[in-house]
Amino acid sequence: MLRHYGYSESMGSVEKRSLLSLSEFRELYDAKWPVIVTDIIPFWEAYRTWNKEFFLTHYGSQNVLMRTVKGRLNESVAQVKPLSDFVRLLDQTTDPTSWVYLEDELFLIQNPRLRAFVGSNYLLDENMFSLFPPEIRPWDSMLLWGGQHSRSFLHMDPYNWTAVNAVLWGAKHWKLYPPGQDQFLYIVPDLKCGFPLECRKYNSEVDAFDVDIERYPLFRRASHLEVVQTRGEVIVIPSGWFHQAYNINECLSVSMQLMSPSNHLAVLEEIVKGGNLHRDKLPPLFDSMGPVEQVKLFMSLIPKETLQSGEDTTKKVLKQKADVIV
Ligand SMILES: O=C(O)CCC(=O)C(=O)O
Repeated sequence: MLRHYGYSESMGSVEKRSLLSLSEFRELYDAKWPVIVTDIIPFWEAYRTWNKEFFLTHYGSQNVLMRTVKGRLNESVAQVKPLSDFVRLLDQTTDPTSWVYLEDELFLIQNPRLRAFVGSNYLLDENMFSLFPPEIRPWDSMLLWGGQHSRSFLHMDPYNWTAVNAVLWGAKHWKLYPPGQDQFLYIVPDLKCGFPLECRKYNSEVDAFDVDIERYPLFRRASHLEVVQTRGEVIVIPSGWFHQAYNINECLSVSMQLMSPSNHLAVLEEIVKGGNLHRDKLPPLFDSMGPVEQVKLFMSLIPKETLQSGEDTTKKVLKQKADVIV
Protein backbone atom coordinates (compact mmCIF):
# COMPACT_ATOMS: atom_id res chain seq x y z
CA MET A 1 0.00 0.00 0.00
CA LEU A 2 2.86 2.39 0.72
CA ARG A 3 4.13 1.79 -2.79
CA HIS A 4 0.61 2.31 -4.17
CA TYR A 5 0.77 5.84 -2.75
CA GLY A 6 4.24 6.36 -4.21
CA TYR A 7 6.19 5.94 -0.95
CA SER A 8 9.04 3.52 -0.50
CA GLU A 9 9.30 1.26 2.56
CA SER A 10 12.70 2.62 3.49
CA MET A 11 11.66 5.93 4.95
CA GLY A 12 13.55 9.11 4.21
CA SER A 13 13.73 12.04 6.58
CA VAL A 14 12.14 15.41 7.15
CA GLU A 15 14.26 18.23 5.79
CA LYS A 16 14.63 21.62 7.47
CA ARG A 17 14.49 24.29 4.77
CA SER A 18 14.91 28.03 4.47
CA LEU A 19 14.52 30.22 1.40
CA LEU A 20 12.01 27.70 0.08
CA SER A 21 9.97 29.29 -2.71
CA LEU A 22 6.25 28.66 -2.98
CA SER A 23 6.74 26.93 -6.33
CA GLU A 24 9.42 24.62 -4.89
CA PHE A 25 7.16 23.90 -1.90
CA ARG A 26 4.32 22.96 -4.26
CA GLU A 27 6.58 20.82 -6.42
CA LEU A 28 8.44 18.91 -3.70
CA TYR A 29 6.34 18.85 -0.56
CA ASP A 30 2.72 20.01 -0.92
CA ALA A 31 0.50 16.90 -0.48
CA LYS A 32 3.63 14.72 -0.81
CA TRP A 33 6.18 14.89 1.98
CA PRO A 34 6.48 16.70 5.35
CA VAL A 35 8.91 19.59 5.64
CA ILE A 36 10.08 22.02 8.32
CA VAL A 37 10.55 25.65 7.32
CA THR A 38 12.82 27.71 9.54
CA ASP A 39 12.51 31.28 8.25
CA ILE A 40 8.84 32.20 8.67
CA ILE A 41 8.10 32.57 12.38
CA PRO A 42 11.13 34.67 13.41
CA PHE A 43 9.37 37.60 11.67
CA TRP A 44 6.19 37.28 13.73
CA GLU A 45 5.42 39.65 16.58
CA ALA A 46 4.19 36.62 18.53
CA TYR A 47 7.71 35.19 18.35
CA ARG A 48 9.18 38.25 20.04
CA THR A 49 6.48 39.11 22.55
CA TRP A 50 4.49 36.05 23.62
CA ASN A 51 5.48 34.46 26.90
CA LYS A 52 3.74 33.14 29.99
CA GLU A 53 3.60 36.52 31.77
CA PHE A 54 2.12 38.18 28.68
CA PHE A 55 -0.73 35.65 28.53
CA LEU A 56 -1.36 35.78 32.28
CA THR A 57 -1.42 39.57 32.39
CA HIS A 58 -3.72 40.11 29.43
CA TYR A 59 -5.80 36.93 29.16
CA GLY A 60 -5.53 35.17 32.55
CA SER A 61 -9.25 35.44 33.34
CA GLN A 62 -10.47 34.09 30.00
CA ASN A 63 -11.78 30.55 29.74
CA VAL A 64 -9.81 28.08 27.67
CA LEU A 65 -10.47 24.55 26.50
CA MET A 66 -7.94 22.06 27.82
CA ARG A 67 -7.37 18.35 28.33
CA THR A 68 -6.16 16.81 31.56
CA VAL A 69 -4.47 13.43 31.57
CA LYS A 70 -3.84 11.23 34.58
CA GLY A 71 -2.72 7.85 33.31
CA ARG A 72 -2.99 6.95 29.64
CA LEU A 73 -3.65 9.31 26.75
CA ASN A 74 -7.06 7.86 25.90
CA GLU A 75 -8.24 8.50 29.47
CA SER A 76 -7.94 12.26 28.98
CA VAL A 77 -10.73 14.56 30.16
CA ALA A 78 -11.74 17.77 28.35
CA GLN A 79 -12.31 20.79 30.60
CA VAL A 80 -12.97 24.52 30.42
CA LYS A 81 -10.97 26.62 32.90
CA PRO A 82 -9.63 30.17 33.19
CA LEU A 83 -6.24 30.46 31.55
CA SER A 84 -4.64 31.37 34.90
CA ASP A 85 -5.83 28.01 36.34
CA PHE A 86 -4.42 26.23 33.33
CA VAL A 87 -1.02 27.87 33.88
CA ARG A 88 -1.07 26.87 37.57
CA LEU A 89 -1.72 23.24 36.59
CA LEU A 90 0.91 23.46 33.87
CA ASP A 91 3.52 24.49 36.41
CA GLN A 92 2.53 21.66 38.76
CA THR A 93 2.50 18.72 36.33
CA THR A 94 5.72 17.38 34.89
CA ASP A 95 5.05 13.67 35.26
CA PRO A 96 4.96 11.50 32.08
CA THR A 97 1.50 10.21 33.05
CA SER A 98 0.00 13.40 34.43
CA TRP A 99 -0.18 16.53 32.31
CA VAL A 100 -2.40 19.24 30.87
CA TYR A 101 -2.81 20.46 27.31
CA LEU A 102 -4.59 23.63 26.24
CA GLU A 103 -6.07 22.85 22.82
CA ASP A 104 -8.38 25.69 21.91
CA GLU A 105 -9.67 26.18 18.37
CA LEU A 106 -11.38 29.48 19.18
CA PHE A 107 -9.19 31.36 21.65
CA LEU A 108 -7.28 33.31 18.98
CA ILE A 109 -10.43 33.89 16.94
CA GLN A 110 -12.13 35.30 20.05
CA ASN A 111 -9.16 37.61 20.58
CA PRO A 112 -8.44 39.26 17.22
CA ARG A 113 -5.81 41.59 18.71
CA LEU A 114 -3.88 38.58 19.93
CA ARG A 115 -4.43 36.77 16.61
CA ALA A 116 -2.82 39.76 14.86
CA PHE A 117 0.49 38.88 16.58
CA VAL A 118 0.60 35.81 14.36
CA GLY A 119 2.30 37.00 11.22
CA SER A 120 1.96 35.97 7.62
CA ASN A 121 3.02 32.65 6.17
CA TYR A 122 3.55 32.61 2.42
CA LEU A 123 2.89 28.86 2.33
CA LEU A 124 -0.73 29.72 3.09
CA ASP A 125 -1.01 32.23 0.24
CA GLU A 126 -3.92 31.34 -2.03
CA ASN A 127 -5.36 29.10 0.66
CA MET A 128 -8.57 27.74 -0.86
CA PHE A 129 -10.31 27.68 2.52
CA SER A 130 -10.79 31.41 1.87
CA LEU A 131 -13.30 30.36 -0.82
CA PHE A 132 -15.56 28.81 1.83
CA PRO A 133 -18.54 30.86 3.04
CA PRO A 134 -17.55 32.34 6.44
CA GLU A 135 -20.23 30.36 8.31
CA ILE A 136 -18.61 27.03 7.40
CA ARG A 137 -14.97 28.02 7.03
CA PRO A 138 -12.95 25.88 9.47
CA TRP A 139 -11.57 27.73 12.50
CA ASP A 140 -8.10 28.54 11.31
CA SER A 141 -5.71 29.10 14.19
CA MET A 142 -5.76 26.67 17.06
CA LEU A 143 -3.74 27.57 20.13
CA LEU A 144 -1.83 24.62 21.60
CA TRP A 145 -0.02 25.01 24.89
CA GLY A 146 1.15 21.98 26.76
CA GLY A 147 3.46 20.91 29.54
CA GLN A 148 6.31 18.46 29.19
CA HIS A 149 5.02 15.02 28.05
CA SER A 150 1.69 16.40 26.84
CA ARG A 151 0.65 15.19 23.42
CA SER A 152 -1.97 15.03 20.76
CA PHE A 153 -3.71 11.86 19.69
CA LEU A 154 -2.29 10.04 16.70
CA HIS A 155 -4.65 11.38 14.04
CA MET A 156 -5.23 12.61 10.53
CA ASP A 157 -6.53 16.16 10.35
CA PRO A 158 -10.16 17.15 9.78
CA TYR A 159 -11.08 17.37 6.08
CA ASN A 160 -7.75 15.66 5.39
CA TRP A 161 -6.20 19.10 5.05
CA THR A 162 -2.48 19.89 5.11
CA ALA A 163 -1.44 20.73 8.68
CA VAL A 164 0.77 23.77 9.30
CA ASN A 165 2.02 23.99 12.87
CA ALA A 166 4.22 26.84 14.17
CA VAL A 167 6.19 26.43 17.43
CA LEU A 168 6.56 29.73 19.33
CA TRP A 169 8.37 28.21 22.27
CA GLY A 170 9.48 24.76 23.38
CA ALA A 171 9.94 21.72 21.13
CA LYS A 172 7.84 18.92 19.66
CA HIS A 173 8.81 15.39 18.78
CA TRP A 174 6.69 14.27 15.80
CA LYS A 175 5.86 10.78 14.56
CA LEU A 176 4.52 10.89 11.00
CA TYR A 177 2.84 7.99 9.17
CA PRO A 178 2.53 8.10 5.37
CA PRO A 179 -0.82 7.16 3.81
CA GLY A 180 -1.83 3.60 3.00
CA GLN A 181 -1.32 2.06 6.45
CA ASP A 182 -4.81 2.25 7.95
CA GLN A 183 -4.81 -1.50 8.63
CA PHE A 184 -2.00 -1.03 11.20
CA LEU A 185 -3.34 2.08 12.93
CA TYR A 186 -6.46 0.96 14.83
CA ILE A 187 -8.57 3.91 13.76
CA VAL A 188 -11.50 4.68 16.08
CA PRO A 189 -14.72 4.27 14.03
CA ASP A 190 -17.51 6.83 13.64
CA LEU A 191 -15.96 9.91 15.24
CA LYS A 192 -17.12 13.37 14.16
CA CYS A 193 -14.95 16.49 14.02
CA GLY A 194 -17.57 18.91 15.43
CA PHE A 195 -16.54 21.71 13.06
CA PRO A 196 -19.09 24.12 11.53
CA LEU A 197 -19.11 21.90 8.43
CA GLU A 198 -19.40 18.40 9.89
CA CYS A 199 -16.73 15.89 8.90
CA ARG A 200 -15.30 12.58 10.02
CA LYS A 201 -12.57 12.51 12.62
CA TYR A 202 -9.75 10.00 12.20
CA ASN A 203 -8.06 9.24 15.53
CA SER A 204 -6.00 6.15 16.25
CA GLU A 205 -6.48 4.25 19.51
CA VAL A 206 -2.72 3.88 19.72
CA ASP A 207 -0.44 6.28 21.58
CA ALA A 208 2.66 6.10 19.38
CA PHE A 209 4.76 7.41 22.29
CA ASP A 210 3.56 4.73 24.71
CA VAL A 211 2.43 1.77 22.61
CA ASP A 212 0.51 -1.05 24.24
CA ILE A 213 1.89 -3.61 21.78
CA GLU A 214 -0.04 -6.57 23.23
CA ARG A 215 -3.25 -4.80 22.51
CA TYR A 216 -2.15 -3.29 19.16
CA PRO A 217 0.27 -5.87 17.68
CA LEU A 218 -0.06 -4.70 14.06
CA PHE A 219 1.08 -1.20 14.96
CA ARG A 220 4.75 -2.20 14.90
CA ARG A 221 4.36 -2.83 11.14
CA ALA A 222 3.50 0.81 10.45
CA SER A 223 6.37 2.76 8.86
CA HIS A 224 6.94 6.26 10.06
CA LEU A 225 9.25 9.26 10.13
CA GLU A 226 10.37 11.13 13.23
CA VAL A 227 11.57 14.68 13.61
CA VAL A 228 12.05 17.26 16.37
CA GLN A 229 10.64 20.72 15.69
CA THR A 230 12.09 23.53 17.78
CA ARG A 231 11.22 27.15 18.54
CA GLY A 232 10.71 29.28 15.47
CA GLU A 233 10.05 26.39 13.09
CA VAL A 234 6.93 25.56 11.06
CA ILE A 235 6.14 21.98 10.18
CA VAL A 236 3.93 21.17 7.19
CA ILE A 237 2.28 17.72 7.22
CA PRO A 238 0.61 16.59 3.99
CA SER A 239 -2.96 15.33 3.59
CA GLY A 240 -3.37 11.65 4.37
CA TRP A 241 -0.50 11.42 6.88
CA PHE A 242 -1.41 10.33 10.41
CA HIS A 243 0.67 12.26 12.91
CA GLN A 244 1.21 12.68 16.63
CA ALA A 245 3.12 15.41 18.47
CA TYR A 246 4.80 14.97 21.87
CA ASN A 247 5.87 18.11 23.70
CA ILE A 248 9.45 17.50 24.85
CA ASN A 249 9.24 20.47 27.16
CA GLU A 250 6.64 23.16 27.75
CA CYS A 251 5.56 24.15 24.28
CA LEU A 252 3.25 26.71 22.71
CA SER A 253 2.26 26.49 19.07
CA VAL A 254 -0.36 27.68 16.63
CA SER A 255 -1.79 25.22 14.19
CA MET A 256 -3.31 26.21 10.84
CA GLN A 257 -4.39 24.46 7.69
CA LEU A 258 -3.89 24.54 3.95
CA MET A 259 -6.15 23.60 1.07
CA SER A 260 -4.30 23.98 -2.21
CA PRO A 261 -4.65 22.75 -5.80
CA SER A 262 -2.71 19.66 -4.65
CA ASN A 263 -5.16 18.49 -1.99
CA HIS A 264 -8.44 20.28 -2.71
CA LEU A 265 -10.17 17.15 -4.05
CA ALA A 266 -9.19 15.21 -0.92
CA VAL A 267 -10.73 17.99 1.20
CA LEU A 268 -13.94 18.09 -0.88
CA GLU A 269 -14.16 14.30 -0.60
CA GLU A 270 -14.22 14.61 3.21
CA ILE A 271 -16.97 17.21 2.98
CA VAL A 272 -19.01 14.75 0.91
CA LYS A 273 -18.27 11.97 3.41
CA GLY A 274 -19.40 14.29 6.20
CA GLY A 275 -22.87 14.25 4.60
CA ASN A 276 -22.83 17.94 3.60
CA LEU A 277 -23.36 17.47 -0.14
CA HIS A 278 -24.29 14.45 -2.18
CA ARG A 279 -21.78 13.80 -4.95
CA ASP A 280 -24.67 13.43 -7.48
CA LYS A 281 -25.22 17.18 -7.14
CA LEU A 282 -21.92 17.87 -8.93
CA PRO A 283 -22.46 18.47 -12.67
CA PRO A 284 -20.64 16.25 -15.24
CA LEU A 285 -18.38 19.17 -16.23
CA PHE A 286 -16.97 19.33 -12.67
CA ASP A 287 -14.02 17.09 -13.58
CA SER A 288 -12.95 19.35 -16.43
CA MET A 289 -12.92 22.54 -14.33
CA GLY A 290 -9.87 24.17 -12.69
CA PRO A 291 -9.34 23.82 -8.90
CA VAL A 292 -10.60 27.31 -7.95
CA GLU A 293 -13.75 26.95 -10.08
CA GLN A 294 -14.35 23.49 -8.65
CA VAL A 295 -14.19 24.75 -5.06
CA LYS A 296 -16.38 27.79 -5.85
CA LEU A 297 -19.00 25.63 -7.55
CA PHE A 298 -18.91 23.05 -4.77
CA MET A 299 -19.42 25.76 -2.14
CA SER A 300 -22.31 27.31 -4.07
CA LEU A 301 -24.12 23.95 -3.85
CA ILE A 302 -23.91 23.65 -0.06
CA PRO A 303 -27.50 23.90 1.26
CA LYS A 304 -28.54 27.06 3.15
CA GLU A 305 -29.50 24.97 6.23
CA THR A 306 -25.91 23.71 6.39
CA LEU A 307 -24.62 27.30 6.41
CA GLN A 308 -27.05 28.10 9.21
CA SER A 309 -26.06 25.06 11.26
CA GLY A 310 -22.38 25.97 10.74
CA GLU A 311 -23.01 29.40 12.24
CA ASP A 312 -24.96 27.80 15.10
CA THR A 313 -22.11 25.38 15.84
CA THR A 314 -19.60 28.21 16.34
CA LYS A 315 -22.07 30.11 18.56
CA LYS A 316 -22.74 26.97 20.60
CA VAL A 317 -19.05 26.25 21.24
CA LEU A 318 -18.43 29.89 22.22
CA LYS A 319 -21.41 29.80 24.59
CA GLN A 320 -20.27 26.55 26.19
CA LYS A 321 -16.90 28.12 26.91
CA ALA A 322 -18.41 31.36 28.23
CA ASP A 323 -21.01 29.64 30.43
CA VAL A 324 -18.50 27.75 32.54
CA ILE A 325 -17.99 29.69 35.75
CA VAL A 326 -15.26 28.17 37.84
O1 LIG B 1 0.82 20.10 18.34
C1 LIG B 1 0.08 19.15 18.54
O2 LIG B 1 -0.10 18.69 19.66
C2 LIG B 1 -0.62 18.49 17.39
C3 LIG B 1 -1.11 19.45 16.39
C4 LIG B 1 -1.49 18.81 15.11
O3 LIG B 1 -1.66 17.65 15.02
C5 LIG B 1 -1.67 19.65 13.95
O4 LIG B 1 -1.24 20.82 13.97
O5 LIG B 1 -2.24 19.15 12.99
